[in-house]
Amino acid sequence: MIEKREILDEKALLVGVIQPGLTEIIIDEHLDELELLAKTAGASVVGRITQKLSKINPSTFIGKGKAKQIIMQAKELDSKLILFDDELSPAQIKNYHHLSDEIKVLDRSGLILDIFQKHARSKEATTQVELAFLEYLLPRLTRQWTHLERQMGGIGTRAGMGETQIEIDRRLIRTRITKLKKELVKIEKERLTQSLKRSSEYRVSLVGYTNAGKSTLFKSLTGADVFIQNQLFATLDTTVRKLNLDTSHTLLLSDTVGFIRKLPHNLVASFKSTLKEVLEADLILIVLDMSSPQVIDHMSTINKVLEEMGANNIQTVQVLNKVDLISDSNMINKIKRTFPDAVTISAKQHLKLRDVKTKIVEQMELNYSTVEIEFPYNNGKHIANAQEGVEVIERIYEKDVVKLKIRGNKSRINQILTWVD
Ligand SMILES: Nc1nc2c(ncn2[C@@H]2O[C@H](COP(=O)(O)OP(=O)(O)OP(=O)(O)O)[C@@H](O)[C@H]2O)c(=O)[nH]1
Ligand SMILES: [Mg+2]
Repeated sequence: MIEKREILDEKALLVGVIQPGLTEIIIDEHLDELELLAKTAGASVVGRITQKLSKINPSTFIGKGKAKQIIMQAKELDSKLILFDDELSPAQIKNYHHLSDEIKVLDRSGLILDIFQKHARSKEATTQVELAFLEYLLPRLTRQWTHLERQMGGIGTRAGMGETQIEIDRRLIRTRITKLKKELVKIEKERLTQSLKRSSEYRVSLVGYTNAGKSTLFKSLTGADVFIQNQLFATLDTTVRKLNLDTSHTLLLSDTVGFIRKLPHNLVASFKSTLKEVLEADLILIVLDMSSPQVIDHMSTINKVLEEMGANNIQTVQVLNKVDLISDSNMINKIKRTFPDAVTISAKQHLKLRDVKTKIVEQMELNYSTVEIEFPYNNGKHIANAQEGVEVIERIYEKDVVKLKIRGNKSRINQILTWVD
């Protein structure tokens, strides 16, 4: 892994831009979230700066005079880190380095990537994060980033004479990106075998904004001891557990990485294998933190990311979580009216979990069918397979054939029907 230049106990100054159509209040809420991201990364926020802008300055995003002023202010506050809520182009970041090479300028994507790097534990997550980070870094390389050769352990070929250090570094990064992509293809293949094994089971995925309580709900429903933390992006891997709702409704439940506004595109792309479970789900439970003033915004971010992943055709059920944090019943009713089909729960206090289960069963039923089939005794393989991943309601042994009445999800039943003459 190359040098990360990560955020460590740093003082940060936040910058938000009020573009046409946005208000000071909205930007303030976005900066609240940016502050939470900064804290999760290990920085402490020493100030916030906002600017109303009708036009983006291509070289420094905000006006050049304002840019210089912000750098001065950062220096006065003894801050070496400026965090923009908006995405800066590679050229804009470089221009800030030209204005002051003592001060590090990161945008929201860079900050999110920093957190992902810190939280990644499994081989899969570290590989995916490194790929996303290098793709982000490649166009943003400045002289501050040179001499990667040492950190990258001599990967790639040595540069010929006359090449600049940045060119060498770019080449090293490209070689590493190719290698990481190959590793991810291998990881994905392993996942494919696992998911084929599970193709007959009904699968439910928990999806939602980061910190909404997905892992808490996962734990409350399955009893699995997953990592729960009041911080952003606590979960970066996918965990799957079997859940028996009652004797005839068994499913696989998965908990996975959360979403956020302006999640970097290359992060979504490189987390493809982790998010596979969501793509293959029969049902997505969208977990929302109803105590957040941005709950509607969260919902639209989730829809956007699901669309970007190609998962927008999957059936969903909305779950309004953290109801215990709202004491005003008028407020609760107001939010419920905004999400009329949602179930309202507290995953932490185990309130109304039954309603979630009932909703899942309803959805499963829509997806189930019951058929009667028969196989001759000499077709032992299919007799056995046809009873897997389904509920056997009746089994009658006749003279020449075995008659089965089975019930299961439609895709499994259709698969079994292809074995019948
Ligand atoms: N009061 C209250 N807190 C909750 C509830 N559900 C979760 N929390 C808290 O919210 C925080 C985040 O919970 P997690 O389950 O880690 O959230 P997550 O959606 O898995 O978050 P990421 O993995 O970071 O995306 C933790 O501090 C939980 O204790 C709830 O119903 N009520
Ligand atoms: Mg989690």
